[in-house]
Amino acid sequence: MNKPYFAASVLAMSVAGVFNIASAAESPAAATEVVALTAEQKATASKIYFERCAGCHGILRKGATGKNLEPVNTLKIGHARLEKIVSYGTEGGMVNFDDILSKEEISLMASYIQQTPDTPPEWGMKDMLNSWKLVIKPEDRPKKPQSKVNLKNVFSVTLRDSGEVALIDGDTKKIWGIVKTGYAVHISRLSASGRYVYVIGRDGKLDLIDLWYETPTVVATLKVGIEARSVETSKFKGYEDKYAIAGSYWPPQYVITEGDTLKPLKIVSTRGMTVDGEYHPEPRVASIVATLGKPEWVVNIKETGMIRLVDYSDIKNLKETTIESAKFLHDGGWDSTKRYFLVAANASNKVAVVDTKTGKLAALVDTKAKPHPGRGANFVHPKFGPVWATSHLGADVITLIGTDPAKHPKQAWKVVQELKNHGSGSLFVKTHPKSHHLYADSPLNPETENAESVTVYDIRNLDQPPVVINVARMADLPEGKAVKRVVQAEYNADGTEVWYSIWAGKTEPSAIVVLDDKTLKMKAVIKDPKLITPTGKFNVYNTQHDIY
Ligand code: DHE
Repeated sequence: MNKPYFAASVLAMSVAGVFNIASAAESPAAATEVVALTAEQKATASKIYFERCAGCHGILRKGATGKNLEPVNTLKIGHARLEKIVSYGTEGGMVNFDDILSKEEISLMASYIQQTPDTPPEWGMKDMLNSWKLVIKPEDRPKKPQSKVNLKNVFSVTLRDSGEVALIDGDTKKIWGIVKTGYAVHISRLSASGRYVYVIGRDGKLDLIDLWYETPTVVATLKVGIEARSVETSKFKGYEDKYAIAGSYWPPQYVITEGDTLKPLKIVSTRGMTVDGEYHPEPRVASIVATLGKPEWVVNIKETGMIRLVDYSDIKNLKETTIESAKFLHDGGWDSTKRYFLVAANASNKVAVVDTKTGKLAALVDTKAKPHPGRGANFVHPKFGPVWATSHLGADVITLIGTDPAKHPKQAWKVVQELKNHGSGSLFVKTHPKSHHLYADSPLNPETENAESVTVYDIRNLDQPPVVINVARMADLPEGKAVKRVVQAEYNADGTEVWYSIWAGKTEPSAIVVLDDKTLKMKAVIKDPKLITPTGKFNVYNTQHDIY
C-alpha cells in the first residue's frame, strides 16, 4: 500500500526521533540555537512546509524562487530572525505568514528549517498503477454532450483551499458543478477537442473531467507524484486527446499517460546537470505546453534551466532535445504565431525564448526582477509591432518584448517598453485578440489597496496613463482578517468579459467579479458559499486554443 509523503515522513520521524544532530554540527557557532522537536512537532512542521513553503524553496530546501533553506544558511540567520522573516515577509518577495500561521506555528517553522531536510520517497510505475482509477471506461461514456450548457464558455475555477474545481457556466454565471480534486488544486488544461478538463493538485492527483455528461464528471484519476504543478495534452493533428503529460515537483519527473484514461505509459526523470554543469537532485518540472506544429511538448525544468522538447510521436523510443537556457524556469506562453515559447527564468531575471520550428534557443532577454507572466499577453504595439507582455513579482513594471523577427527585426527579443504597474507582487497579465485592453494584477503586493487592485492599459495608446481599479471593493464582501487578493484575469470565450477572482481567507467569503471589457464596469459578481478561495480560472475555449 502506498503511503502519502506525510504519512511516510511521520513514520520516518517517529523512528528517527528528534532532530538530526548533524545539522547543528555543520555550524557549531549557532548550534545552541537549534530547538529539538518531538516527532509530532516535526510531522506538523513537515506538513506546513509542504503546504506553504516547498513550492518556492524546494522539498530538499535547495532554493529556487525562494532562498536556500538548508541548515548551513538557516543556522547562521538564527531562530529569532527566521521567525521575523516568516511572520512579515521580505522586500525580496517572500510573503508574510502572520495572517495564516499562529505564533507557535511560526516559531515551529523557524526551528524546523534549521534542521536537515527529509528526503521523500520515490514514485515509480508500480505506485502510479496502484493509484490509477479508471472510473468510467471510454466506451461507456456519452457519445455526445448531454447538457445544454455552452461548453466553449465554461470556466474551470480552482478552489484552492477546498481541493475542488467549480465548473461555471460562463453564459449564465451559474455554478454547473463542483468536482473534488487533489489537495490545493493548481491548474486546469483542456484536451485538444475541448471535451476533457485535466486538473492537477499540489499532491500530484490528476483528475480527468468529462464535460459531455449532464454535469461535469470525473472519469479517471491518477497520482502522478507526491508534489506536482503542471499538466498538458497532445494537440498536434492526429494526436488530439491521445496523450496527457503531467510534471512533478517531487519526484522530479514527468509522466506521459493515455489521454482518455490517464493510464501511465512512461515516466522520465528530470534529475541531472544544471546549465552551470552542476548535478541537481531536485530539478522540478515547471510549465509544459503542447506545440501545435509538431507532435511535441515544451517541458521546462526549473532548477537545471534546461528546456526539453519531448517528441511524443514514438513514446517507446522517446526523443528529447535539451535546450540550455537559464535558472529557474517557471511559467510562460506562446507568442501570437505560436512558433516561439517565452518562459520566465525568474530568479535569473530573464525570459527565455524557444523557437519550436528550429528546436533552438532564440534568445535570453534580460528583464527587471522576477518576471511572472502566467501565460503572458500578446498584442500589436502601435510603434513596435507584435509584442508579448509579462508582469513581475519583484518590480512594478510590465515588460513588453518584441516577437516578430521577420517584420520587426530591430525589436525582436528586445525589451521595447516598460509600463508602470500599480505595484510589484504581480502574478498575471492578460489580453484577448478582440480586446484593446491589457490587464495586470498584483495580488502579492504588501499594500492591501494594491493587492485588491488591477491596472488596465489601453494598448492603442500606451503613452496615456492606465486606469487602476479596486476590483475587490466591487464584490462588496464583508470585512475579514485576510487580504482580498485580486488574482488572474481570464476572458470569456468571445473576449467581451474579464473575470477576476477575489481570493480571501479559507473561512471567509470569496467571489468572482466579471468586468465588461469595453466599459471596465462591473457586469456581475458571482458569490456562493461553495466558492472557497477561487484563484485560477480556465475558460474552455481560450485554454483549448492558447488564447492570451
Ligand atoms: Fe502557480 C501556473 C508553479 C503558486 C496560480 N504555477 C503555474 C505554473 C507553474 C506554477 C510551474 C505553470 C504551469 C503550466 O503552464 O504548465 N505556483 C507554482 C509554484 O511553484 C508556486 C510559486 C508556489 C506553490 O507552492 O505552489 C505557485 N500559483 C501559485 C499560487 O499561490 C496561485 C497564485 C494560486 C493557486 O491557486 O495556487 C497560483 N499558477 C497559478 C495559475 C496558473 C499557474 C492560475 C496558470 C496561469 C495560466 O493562465 O495558465
